[in-house]
Amino acid sequence: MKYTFYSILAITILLWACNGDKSTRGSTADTGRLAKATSKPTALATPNNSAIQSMSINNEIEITANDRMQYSDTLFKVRAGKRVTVKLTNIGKMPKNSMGHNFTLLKSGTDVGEFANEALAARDQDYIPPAMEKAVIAHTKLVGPGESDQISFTIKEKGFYDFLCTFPGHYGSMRGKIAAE
Ligand SMILES: [Cu+2]
Repeated sequence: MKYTFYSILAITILLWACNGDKSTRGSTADTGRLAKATSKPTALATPNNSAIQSMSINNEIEITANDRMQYSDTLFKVRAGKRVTVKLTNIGKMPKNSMGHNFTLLKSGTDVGEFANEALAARDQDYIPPAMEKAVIAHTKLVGPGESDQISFTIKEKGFYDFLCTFPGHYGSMRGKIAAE
């Protein structure tokens, strides 16, 4: 009886350990798939794919951000290899130190959650974490109520790119994707 109990315990632990291993491998595979998809965008299947296909390409992006931690749009399609401009306007009324917004575009393969986490401690750098600065393609300034900022950049490689607002607590609702074709 005792023997059986320990056997079950051992099997449970083994299964648990295998599961943990599996999930680790799973996330590695995801990263691999993402990296591969960047070079071959047609192979990428995302939930937004059909939405993206019906969108027209526009390299002049205008986006607003409000006091409810929302961007006006979360999906854009641009032409790769051509200059893109992004104009971000904060249409809210709350003060910048409690409801500031930015638009931060990340290189493919960057862990958005990790970036947002690192950003928490980067208040003096307008929430662009110095340790992960290399993962940034471009970012606007942190804009307060009624302010706007415009940036321009070129996305060389076709693929999908994440953008987010790095102000603490905003990335959960303030994030989106640019599809470069
Ligand atoms: Cu924000």
